[in-house]
Amino acid sequence: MREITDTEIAHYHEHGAVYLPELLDQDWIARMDTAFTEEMFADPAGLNHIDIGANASAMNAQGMTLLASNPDLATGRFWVRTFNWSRFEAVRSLGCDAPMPETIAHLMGSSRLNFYGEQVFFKEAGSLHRTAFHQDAPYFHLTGEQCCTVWMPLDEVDGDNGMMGYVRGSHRWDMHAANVFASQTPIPGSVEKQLPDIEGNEDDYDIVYYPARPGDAIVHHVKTVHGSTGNTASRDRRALALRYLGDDIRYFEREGAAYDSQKSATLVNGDLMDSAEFPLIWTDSQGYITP
Ligand SMILES: O=C(O)CCC(=O)C(=O)O
Repeated sequence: MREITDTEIAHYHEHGAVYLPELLDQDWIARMDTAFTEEMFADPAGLNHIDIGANASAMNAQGMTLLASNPDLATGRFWVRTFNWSRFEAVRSLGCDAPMPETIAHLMGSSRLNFYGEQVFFKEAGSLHRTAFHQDAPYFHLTGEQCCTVWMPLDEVDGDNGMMGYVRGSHRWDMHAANVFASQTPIPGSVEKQLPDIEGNEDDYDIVYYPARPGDAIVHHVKTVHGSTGNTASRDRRALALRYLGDDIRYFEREGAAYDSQKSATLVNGDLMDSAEFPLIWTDSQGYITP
């Protein structure tokens, strides 16, 4: 894995997202490619698995407007899976062993780092659904600014098969409601206001889309508004998102937040995140700590 530059770090803090071309070397690319096979996708045991495409169709049948213009024609699945790292050694190793954690701590300006787990986003060829623009913060049970996602494509990505887009500077926006991903409709129980209709008015926002290849990464801040295009191509799009927490993050059980997978069995509001679920994996005084 290569080092990141001061210019890239400054870009992250100014814009809330930074594209890091060729971050991973061929060895890491091969290990991730092997981890995320059809066999893994076929076996949901122990994983928090959400079938966004099927959920969207069910909600559409009840009258909810979707972002895909013709979801009935979808020929592929759109899944998200959380906490693969406890079962897949390659995922744990990329997320928790040197050099990724120290690199990300350096990027965020943090003296310690907790691993906040990861998710795999599988947009199969023809899955059509956009990922609605959203911030991650309203899905997470925490407060603070030093939380980021390292999003990495495992297949080549462009505008036709799930390219990620980021609203520059939106990490300084207020927090908005979490949505159901295939629609801008807020998740039931949300207390924050809905994001504006960004998909319908893209020219009004400073959005940057990044075509990307295996080995590249895009790091975004927990409040940066981001989303991805649908997959209208004949190529699958697999992506792995690693999440990390720095010095200023504290546990906070958020009313209306959807992801129980981001809740801890032991932490109470105001705690540092150190726990079995979100292990401390690196500090500048101790170095790496094996979870
Ligand atoms: O891969 C996608 O379409 C969405 C990813 C995402 O929202 C995230 O990693 O936070």
